[in-house]
Amino acid sequence: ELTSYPQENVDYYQKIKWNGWGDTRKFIHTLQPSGTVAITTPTVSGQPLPSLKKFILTELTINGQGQTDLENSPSLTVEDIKLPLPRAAPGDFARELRAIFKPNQVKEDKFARLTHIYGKSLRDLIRLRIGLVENAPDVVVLPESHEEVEKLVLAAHRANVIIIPYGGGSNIVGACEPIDQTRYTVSLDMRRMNKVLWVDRREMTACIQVGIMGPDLERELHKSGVSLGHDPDSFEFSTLGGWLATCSSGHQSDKYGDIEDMCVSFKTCTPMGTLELRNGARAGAGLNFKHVILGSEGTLGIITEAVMKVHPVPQAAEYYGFLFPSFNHAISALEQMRRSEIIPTMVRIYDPDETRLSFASKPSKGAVSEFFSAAVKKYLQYIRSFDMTQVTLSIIGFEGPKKQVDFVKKSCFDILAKNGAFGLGTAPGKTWAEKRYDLPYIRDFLLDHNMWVDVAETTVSYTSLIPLWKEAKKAFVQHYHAKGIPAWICAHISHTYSNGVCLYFIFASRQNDEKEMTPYIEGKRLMCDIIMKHGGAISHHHGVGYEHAPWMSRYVTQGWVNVYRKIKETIDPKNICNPRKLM
Ligand code: FAD
Ligand code: PL3
Repeated sequence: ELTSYPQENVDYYQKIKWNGWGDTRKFIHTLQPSGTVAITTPTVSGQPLPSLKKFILTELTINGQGQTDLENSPSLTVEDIKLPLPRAAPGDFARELRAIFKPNQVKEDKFARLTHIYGKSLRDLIRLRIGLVENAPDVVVLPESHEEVEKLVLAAHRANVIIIPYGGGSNIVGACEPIDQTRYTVSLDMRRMNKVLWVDRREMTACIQVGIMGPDLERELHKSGVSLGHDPDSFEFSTLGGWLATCSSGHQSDKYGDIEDMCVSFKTCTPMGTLELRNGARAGAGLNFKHVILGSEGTLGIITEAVMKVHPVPQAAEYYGFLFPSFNHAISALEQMRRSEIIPTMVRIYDPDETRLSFASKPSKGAVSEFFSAAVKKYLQYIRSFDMTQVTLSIIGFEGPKKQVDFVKKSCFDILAKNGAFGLGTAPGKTWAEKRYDLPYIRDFLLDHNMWVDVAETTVSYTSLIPLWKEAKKAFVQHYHAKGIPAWICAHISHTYSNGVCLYFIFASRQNDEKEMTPYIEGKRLMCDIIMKHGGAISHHHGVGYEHAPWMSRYVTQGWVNVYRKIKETIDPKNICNPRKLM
């Protein structure tokens, strides 16, 4: 069941949490008077998560010493927040806006401005919760067609007005934030451009307005029996345009590719006019200009429509859970699958710390299920001689025509068995599929209780994977413990390639003073430096914004930074498109 909003004429920014993650109606974790944490959804009221609080209190310690209970640290309300006064629109710009757009497409009220300042990074949420707002867009504009965007960009270029495209605002790298304090700034909220314009079932392509959100996109495509198959953790609250502009990656990228593999062509409105690409399977005709715009994070123009490859809605989709004796065993199985060209649709491998988090954040399944879990634990410990501190959970998925799924599955299971995997059947896979968007809501819960959690992810070679994993985990904890601050870190592998994987870290600590972000910033810097040291990408899929910009000259080298700057000067000579991002 895909989430969607039945209400018409209500814009998305009015329906998602202004100072947290996701839908205001969903997944609010609350601490109950009894001491358990409960999760509330539109259909489930207060389902208990019996182990989460205990897990946090046990794990977030220094040598076992920590707090005995959670503290409260509530957020400010919208009314408490003061926004900077709007700047006056220069020259003829206000008149031009009125000529291009209907009144309900132009918003200047406090809530519209407030909800278009930041994305969803930890830094963004903390700043909103404490009212730290130094800049804001002056106006939010909601276009409905390519032609409107085209006219707006040209008018902005003439008037030297900044335009920041805003998709779902789900980026966690500061990609949508207005930084330039001096110029009039438009936040261009793309979410009313949400139509699938056509589906070509012969070529298996679809032309789509890029402001469409994940669930709406898949629902529309399913009507024609096809799917895009791009399913990031932020699927419910991010847009096709944001995915293209940040080089996003979804859960099933091992089979369907990352967003750049799915993309055929698109239209981009730039200050030098609209740039288009031809549709086609491929071309060996010079540079592939698709890659100039993909990942450009709105700094070169606004993507309005894209032609994407689609595939039939899979006949079979099967997800299984496995327990391995260690992270190394699971990685070895993954490498053997890759070398044998056995490629499941998804291979997620949780390290032992994240395996424990995964079990601790599940609702209780009742006494019978608990009894079987305990029996499995005993079997693994005493019959299979697993060291239970090293147990590694993996979720492996197979999608496609049934015969193909059966073939890949069988070959994969043989390799898993040879590497000591214990099969848990489809139940963990089903739970994963149902709950796959829930974990980020725990971040809001931690912020409400004086803690913080953030993430860092990279693409790393098979050779550097274990050295990076070990060093990052050790260095992160040591850094905080040396200052007397508790810290916790875990990791998982979420996307796999023939020459490397995406390694994704989650790390948490206590926030003793909500206004003081230095300890967090030090941790983030430490993680990025270690990733660079091991030859990893500064990001596999979260993008750059301004958070990762300081590492870009080390990552791509200064030569390419200079090339990018020349392209930017040519396409956008007044630097009106999302300035001071990327590099
Ligand atoms: P926004 O955040 O609105 O914008 C991102 C950047 O793209 C900005 O620079 C913006 O100016 C630009 N942009 C937006 N639309 C356009 C356009 N039409 N034309 C030009 N530029 C544009 N990412 C993944 O890839 N995989 C994941 O699994 C994943 N999981 C996440 C989970 C959570 C809880 C969160 C908070 C984030 C996650 N992300 C993930 C990061 C984020 O969702 C992606 O970067 C996503 O692609 C951003 O899409 P968006 O529509 O929200 O874009
Ligand atoms: C982008 O991909 C995701 C951005 C937010 C992710 C937050 C993940 C929250 C995980 C919950 C961690 C629990 C920490 C427990 C501490 C002992």
